[in-house]
Amino acid sequence: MPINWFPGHMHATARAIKERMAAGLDVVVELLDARLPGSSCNPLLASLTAGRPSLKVLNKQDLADPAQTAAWLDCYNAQPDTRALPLDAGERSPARLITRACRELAPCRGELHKPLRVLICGIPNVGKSTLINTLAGKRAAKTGDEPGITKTEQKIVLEPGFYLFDTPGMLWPRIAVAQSGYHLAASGAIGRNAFDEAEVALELVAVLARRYPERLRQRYGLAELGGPGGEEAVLEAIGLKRGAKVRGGAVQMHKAAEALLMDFRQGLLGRITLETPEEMAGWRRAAAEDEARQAAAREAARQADKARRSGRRRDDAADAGDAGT
Ligand SMILES: Nc1nc2c(ncn2[C@@H]2O[C@H](COP(=O)(O)OP(=O)(O)OP(=O)(O)O)[C@@H](O)[C@H]2O)c(=O)[nH]1
Ligand SMILES: [Mg+2]
Repeated sequence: MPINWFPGHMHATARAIKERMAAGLDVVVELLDARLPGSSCNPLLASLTAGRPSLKVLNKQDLADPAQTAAWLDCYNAQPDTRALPLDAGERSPARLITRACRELAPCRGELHKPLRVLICGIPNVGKSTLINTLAGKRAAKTGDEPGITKTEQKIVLEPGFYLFDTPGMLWPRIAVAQSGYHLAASGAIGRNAFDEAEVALELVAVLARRYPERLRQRYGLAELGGPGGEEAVLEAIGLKRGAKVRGGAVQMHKAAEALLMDFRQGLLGRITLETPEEMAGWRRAAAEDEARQAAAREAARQADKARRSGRRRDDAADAGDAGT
């Protein structure tokens, strides 16, 4: 499922981040969703903020599988110039770890005449504004349970000499890894009208049946999860349990999908992480190979077209020569 959700305010955010980089920025805090720590890492943000110390915060860890959170923290902490921390943005004391880490990443800043300037960024709905409010100890930024709540950049003076910049959630123009598109949509990072809920729910069933089958069985009282390709039957059974039937008994698949996605987003299926570092590396490799193949095919078609056109020009010139003799 190709997802391309890059509305106007995301273009404006990319421009604002470029300007902020030019004006001076000391630390980039990228909030990742701990349920999808690879898919929620934005390659566009990485290129816009290249060269600045980066702190990756695995937020919503209260909803994620603790063993997987530990594996992803190891993976990010092994990257150069990168620190990673787990967080539940609403909790006061762990959030303080972030201010401490920022000070450590930019030890020469943090005074009135040399303020520490921290960019808080990440995909939509990941908890950026919630974290800022927790750090500020007041409702400094607007929050809400849907993507696209913050619309423009906002500066928050945490204390004299420590500035935070809240930014609107940003994705990237073309999400090449198909699984990432599904995981982002399942998490609630993508606008409702930009994807097909049933398709995303079927993919979520497949991931849950593979990684957390007991949770699916328990939550919906299912005896059988079926074999490969049996996701539709499982989603239908979920719909039956959740009253997604129309008169006559047929299950409305979009209602079943909505129910499953809502349960997942609210953590009612337990603590779940959709992807491992190894899986993500494999998907990225496959997407890059696919892209290279497509680029080679495009280039071959361009060359063939060029050869055809120059052949036609030669024929025309020969015809013109014959007519002249
Ligand atoms: N369970 C859980 N929910 C969280 C956490 N952090 C934020 N939320 C919820 O996630 C939703 C989005 O939070 P926001 O702070 O508005 O997210 P944002 O990243 O600023 O979103 P945009 O401005 O739309 O990009 C809200 O319903 C928050 O209550 C967390 O650590 N755990
Ligand atoms: Mg926000």
